Amino acid sequence: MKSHALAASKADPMIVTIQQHILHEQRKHSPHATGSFSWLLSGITLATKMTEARVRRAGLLDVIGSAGGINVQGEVQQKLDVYADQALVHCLGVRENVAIIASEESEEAITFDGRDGPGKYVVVFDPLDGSSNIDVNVSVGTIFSILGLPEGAKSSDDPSIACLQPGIKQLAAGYVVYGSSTIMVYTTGHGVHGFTLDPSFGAYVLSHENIRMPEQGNYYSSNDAYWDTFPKPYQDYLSHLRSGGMGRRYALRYIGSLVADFHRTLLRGGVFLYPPTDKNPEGKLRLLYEANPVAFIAEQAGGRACSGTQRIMEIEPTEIHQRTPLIVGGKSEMEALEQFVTPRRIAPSLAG
Ligand code: P6P
Repeated sequence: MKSHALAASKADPMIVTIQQHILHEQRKHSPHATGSFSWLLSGITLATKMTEARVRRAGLLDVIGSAGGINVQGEVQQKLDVYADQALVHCLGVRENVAIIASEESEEAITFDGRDGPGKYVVVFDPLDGSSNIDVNVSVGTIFSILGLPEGAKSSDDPSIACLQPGIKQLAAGYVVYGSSTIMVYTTGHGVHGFTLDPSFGAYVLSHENIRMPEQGNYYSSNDAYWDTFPKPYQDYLSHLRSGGMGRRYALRYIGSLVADFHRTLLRGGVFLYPPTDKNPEGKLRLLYEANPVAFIAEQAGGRACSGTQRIMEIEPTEIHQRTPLIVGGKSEMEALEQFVTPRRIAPSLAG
């Protein structure tokens, strides 16, 4: 049988790009798909490649652009998160199937006028999460969540309303970690897959197919500096992890970039938690474009994600930048959490 031009030879394993993968997944799960979704996702992958190129040169940009803020290319020096935001707004803005976007960088949701026909999708994102870490070369990332435009939505409506959907309505979610390598991880509800950017030819190539979160890991990830302001049930839970209560001693890993801390949790297992604190009694992380996409990916990989009082993906949003506590991890760690952190103990009023 004539081998396929791309057929993997022993020495040269088949290269599957993220575009090929998305189209294959669409044909497998939605035979009548028009390719509209993969066109949208290509806008996100392009914007993250633009961002990646800047993140890789961050220190140089600072040096080059420090004289009055104009760099050698004649560009006005931009903060990287502003650049990342503008890259996503531009690349999604030219996708006619995108109706509304909401960004961590913009107070209001954005609609795209003057199109022939309404868009079908709503995209919410954090263009560069953890950007304060860039100056010290710590991994940062982009996080996104894709929703459908609600039935009956009118262009005259407040665009924020279309964004206010619970996480169970997500059509897709993903993140990019700009780390020792650049990896994009995404789900459309049919498993979780990772693609590493090959800088030699600028494509995201399948490197982690069907990622599964280990049932139990060895790490907990939390900012221990806030220990004394965590509600006691969280302190008891962390003491349980630290004292060998889970049958093994846990080590602490905390990078301070959600995408990096979650990516390690996804691959190695364990638990990441950002509980309520005195400074952020509602939690620090954003529901729509941090907790929801992370929760979708975690659940698709066999893990779980909750706010301490409910499943993250069942929270009904009331405003686009609302915050939530986030605990996300493997099956064992999340089952153990329920012994300590329950609605009755965390929010007695909620428990009725
Ligand atoms: P803290 C980064 O600023 C961020 O939004 C997340 O990426 C990260 O998980 C969290 O805040 C870190 O917060 O209070 O520990 O510095």
